[in-house]
Amino acid sequence: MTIVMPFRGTVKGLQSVFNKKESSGVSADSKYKTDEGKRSGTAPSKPSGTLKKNYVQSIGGNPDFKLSYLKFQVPKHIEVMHTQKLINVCDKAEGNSFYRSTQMQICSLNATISRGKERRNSAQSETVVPPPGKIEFQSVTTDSVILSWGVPKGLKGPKIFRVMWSKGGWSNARKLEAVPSPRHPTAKVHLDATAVSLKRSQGKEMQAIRTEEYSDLEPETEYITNVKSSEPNTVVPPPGKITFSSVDINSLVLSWELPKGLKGPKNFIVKWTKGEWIHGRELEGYSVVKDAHQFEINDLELGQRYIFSVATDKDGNLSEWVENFVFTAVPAPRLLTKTHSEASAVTLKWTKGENMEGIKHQFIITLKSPGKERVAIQTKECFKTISNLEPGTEYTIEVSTMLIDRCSEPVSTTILTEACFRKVLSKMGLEDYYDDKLTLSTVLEINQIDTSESKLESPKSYPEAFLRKLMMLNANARSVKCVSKDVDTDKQNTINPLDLITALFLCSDGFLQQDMVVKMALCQFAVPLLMPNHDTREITMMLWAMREIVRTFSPSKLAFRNLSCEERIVLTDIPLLSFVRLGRTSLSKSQVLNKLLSNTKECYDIFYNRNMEGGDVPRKISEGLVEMTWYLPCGKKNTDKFTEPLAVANLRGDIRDFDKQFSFLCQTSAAVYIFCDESEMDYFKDLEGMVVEARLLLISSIQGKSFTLKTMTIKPSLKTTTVSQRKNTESELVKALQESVPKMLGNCPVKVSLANLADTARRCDILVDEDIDECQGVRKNADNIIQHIANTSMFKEKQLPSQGHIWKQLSLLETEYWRLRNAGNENIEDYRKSLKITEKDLKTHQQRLEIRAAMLRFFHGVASEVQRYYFLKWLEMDLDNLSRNELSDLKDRYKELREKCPEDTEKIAEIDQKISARSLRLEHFFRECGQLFQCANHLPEFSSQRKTLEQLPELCAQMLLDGFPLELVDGDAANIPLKWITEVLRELHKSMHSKSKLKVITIIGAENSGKSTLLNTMFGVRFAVSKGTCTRGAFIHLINVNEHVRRKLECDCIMIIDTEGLKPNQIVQDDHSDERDIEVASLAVALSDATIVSVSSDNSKEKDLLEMVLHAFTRLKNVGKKPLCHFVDTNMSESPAVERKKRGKELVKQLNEVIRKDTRMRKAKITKCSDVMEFDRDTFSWYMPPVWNGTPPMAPFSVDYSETAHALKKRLIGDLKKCQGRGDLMQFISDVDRFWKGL
Ligand SMILES: Nc1nc2c(ncn2[C@@H]2O[C@H](COP(=O)(O)OP(=O)(O)O)[C@@H](O)[C@H]2O)c(=O)[nH]1
Ligand SMILES: [Mg+2]
Repeated sequence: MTIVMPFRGTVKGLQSVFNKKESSGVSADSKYKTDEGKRSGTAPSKPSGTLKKNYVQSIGGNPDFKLSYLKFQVPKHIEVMHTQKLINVCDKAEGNSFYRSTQMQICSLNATISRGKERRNSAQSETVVPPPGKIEFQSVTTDSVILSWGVPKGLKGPKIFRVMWSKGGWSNARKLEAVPSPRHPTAKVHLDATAVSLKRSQGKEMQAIRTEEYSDLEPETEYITNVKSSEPNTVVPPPGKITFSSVDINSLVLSWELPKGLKGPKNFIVKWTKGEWIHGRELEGYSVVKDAHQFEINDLELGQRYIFSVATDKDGNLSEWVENFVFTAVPAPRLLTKTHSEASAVTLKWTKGENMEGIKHQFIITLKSPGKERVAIQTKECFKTISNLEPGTEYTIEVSTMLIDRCSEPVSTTILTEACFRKVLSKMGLEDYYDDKLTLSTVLEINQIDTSESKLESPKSYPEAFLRKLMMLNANARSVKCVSKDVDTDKQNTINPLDLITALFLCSDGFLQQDMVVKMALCQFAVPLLMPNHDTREITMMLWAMREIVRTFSPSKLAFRNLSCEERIVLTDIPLLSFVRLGRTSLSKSQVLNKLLSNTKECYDIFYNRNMEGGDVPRKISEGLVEMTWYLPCGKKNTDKFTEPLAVANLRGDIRDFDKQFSFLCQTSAAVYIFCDESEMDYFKDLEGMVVEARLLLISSIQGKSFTLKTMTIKPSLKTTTVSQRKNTESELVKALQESVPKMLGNCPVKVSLANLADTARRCDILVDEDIDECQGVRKNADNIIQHIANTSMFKEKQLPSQGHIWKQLSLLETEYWRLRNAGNENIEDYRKSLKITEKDLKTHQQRLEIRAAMLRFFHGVASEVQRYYFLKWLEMDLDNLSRNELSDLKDRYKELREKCPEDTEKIAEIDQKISARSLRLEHFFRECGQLFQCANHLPEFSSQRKTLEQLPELCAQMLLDGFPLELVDGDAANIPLKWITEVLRELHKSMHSKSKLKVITIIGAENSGKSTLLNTMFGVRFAVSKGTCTRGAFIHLINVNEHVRRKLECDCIMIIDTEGLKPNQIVQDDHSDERDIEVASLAVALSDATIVSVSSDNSKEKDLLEMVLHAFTRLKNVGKKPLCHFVDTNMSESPAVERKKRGKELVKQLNEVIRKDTRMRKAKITKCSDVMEFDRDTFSWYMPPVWNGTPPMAPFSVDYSETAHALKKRLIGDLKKCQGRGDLMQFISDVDRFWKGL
């Protein structure tokens, strides 16, 4: 039988032609072209030449032929029916070729097998000796091959095999015959051997022989022939180790070491396949590399195992194959982001890796948290919600693409699950206040902290510590920390101050929020603009909370005239600059902002940042918070960094996580500065649909190392333009930003007031705090009143007539009745009778006055308990806005006069009078209430108006309890509406369930010496502080004493009385109004348990002032006790302690001097100051440091001032503890009555 193999030129295969009758020895010609095997896709090269003769095994009687061949050392078989004359040896893979060397081996080996003994008798099937089974090559080295073959089927008894091999062709064939073996025998035969030894694999050395025949082989034993080559040089050395580089998803470079000791030109044959050299599997590729030892392969499949073999081809002789495998890369997923996260779950999304379309794959997500086992989850989708996470824990999440057995490199992200909101609150001891909000009056209560030294022992004490400090305007308030030496408890106890602030805002009512915001602004802390609630997942714009901020500043248009303006900041049109970040940045955005906004080199921490104490603690409930602050110029060129006011917003957290906030800022800001890394730029591609009104600026960094400022447009396509050179340091960046801001804002920046941004917030699905019914419902009522005010003095005359003229007249008569200043020589009884008659007429006249529309509206506004305070606040703010416009010029003139020509008292008094006439504040409405109430008993008994009026004292009492001040002495009439005050205090006594033992602290002293400021700082209260004019009359605030310290202090509440300033050298007035200040001071002193006297040592009128002070102390006889006294000096900067003592001694001396010279006092047998006041010689004199730490408005409130005020407060409370009280409110009422009448 002969096989003819005409090569038909198909690259896919060879055709074999069978000739059944012929048989012959095998000869294979090597006419194949060998250098064209490289796969080249669609146009594979075609080997040329013809395989003339070939041989195939034939087994007579067996209907099948089996054609076996090796292709690239992979044995292949083709089964052929005996009738078949032609067979196509076909390789499926396009472009594969057969090569000479391969082909030759196929033929020769198969030929050997088929040279069974019975070959010649192949026609007689019965006598045919079955051939051995398949030959397998078990090991091929440079100089040997182990081959084995199957036992011939159905052949019993001993047999001998003959192995023949040949180099090149069959011309110099060698043979080896072995003793029969029932099992697969193995022989290792040197392909070029001249000497062959056969060794038993168990170690027994066989005799070295030069024969190829072995006769004493043992059955079931593997034999290895050890072959020594006599012609070693004729073997082609193989290449060295194969290595891979640049392994990508579809390409790689492989290289191999050059074969040792081979000189001259040589080729390498590289072949590869996917997976394994599995029998039957086609080759992926084949290539001949000429004289190079590196080869790049493209178009591979991603994520596959590729096995590569390289052999040296030296002049047509092939070396042994060297093999190695590699996996092509699997594309990693892209754009992994967190779309949603809560306490115990997080949702992630990503996109498929490159070229993954149409490839079956999954994703594997691994989660790792500190101290926990790694968890892996599989998914087919490009998103996943992972639940059952630990709240408040940092997880590192990796996502990889997964093919059947291969994974890509992971992409990773770190997320912090939200802390269990309530848990965080409860850690701070605030959980109860989440539903039942904290109120201002609770916060202002006097408690243990005021009475004893207490240390912060746990985070539960943080909120109180913070609030206490904040209420005292201590700019260090945010640095609250436990005192514990234990590092572990320290860690547990740490809370990021932003979390603390967020928690407090979420647990406070609208009024405490307002108060906190005002005080935070005074401390130059950023205040919350958008407040996230991680419990309800709502975001709230804190417009109401910010409404009370009023700031004075000097924009360029006023600065050159040396003027300033006072503005309610939420109503002022100021351009907004927002600062946000994408991803994590190594740079602290807040720190950069602080530097940008601080006027001084020593930057002030407006925004809390990670470099501050507790700032590095992970934020749990404040992610997504947008804080806000303002840059306000003072009008001084060498101080101001920006000449126009700026509003600055700062988003805490990644914009990817807080798109609502980001979207709001993009719609409302003049410019949005985005801190991000170059690598994250892809994110902006997704933002095409977003509404962006702001100019977008990138502060892009390369791995946080250098920063470049770029402008960016998103529509119609993402485009960035570099606007500044690369900045390498933070301070360079700050400088670049400082230059960029005015440029960004240009000539007409987008300026919108915060109040007008509320609509945008609503559109962005952000709540607005003041949208609640109780707040909006009464806004109309307040508006209704305001609308009717065209002119404040006219309004007062028309709408609030009871307190006007008549009340002033009545007051004059009343005080004259008690004080008999103008009685002259007249009989007192008659004189008083005549006064009474006039008074009666006036009263009748007053009683006949109708309640005016404005007051009816006012009553309507305060009627509902729920809405009352919202109404009052709206009205208070609206009135303030009104009078700001009306009074600002007058106030400026007043201030100027007082500073430049204080001796022009007449002029000052005139302006003061004007200011007073035009002022319209909440207290005017309450004054009217008082007057109407005093006349109420003249209304029909069951009339609704009378009923309304009779409810007013109770309402006012409640207001006092809730932290509103009450006017005690009407400064305009210089009188106390005794009936009204008595009733209010009586109601207060009732509200306190008759537990109203009180102690009284008052302040008297020079006008405009910061008395109200000091009281506000000490007690957190809100006495009016004005830039020019000062308080008239006297106001009271009531401060509750916490149950736990009531016994210690022997009182249930503390009353604070703020008084009008003493004005020495006033022009004597006919109506004795010049005496009002001293009367008020005397009353206050008489009522007080402790008195603060505010003096200024550098005041030229100090002596006069001290005289007035002493008169205030001595005017009332039979008061019964001497108040404790502290003198406070507000105008001096810090002085050392020695100085203080000296000042104290000096003061005593001065006071005694005044007494010595005063005849009235001598008459009253007062010889020294200790006769009228109690004081500690060493400690009664205090110095208040300057209020502002720098130049307002950018200066924060001075910590020194706050701390000095705190020390004074502690001291006062300590004093109160020691002093014997005056009894309860009922006693106080009678004292007020007695003292006021007895002045
Ligand atoms: N420089 C300086 N200004 C102060 C000080 N205390 C208060 N002021 C300011 O002086 C003005 C009047 O303060 P105020 O407390 O109303 O004084 P009062 O009339 O004595 O009650 C306000 O604008 C305060 O901000 C102080 O210690 N130093
Ligand atoms: Mg005052």
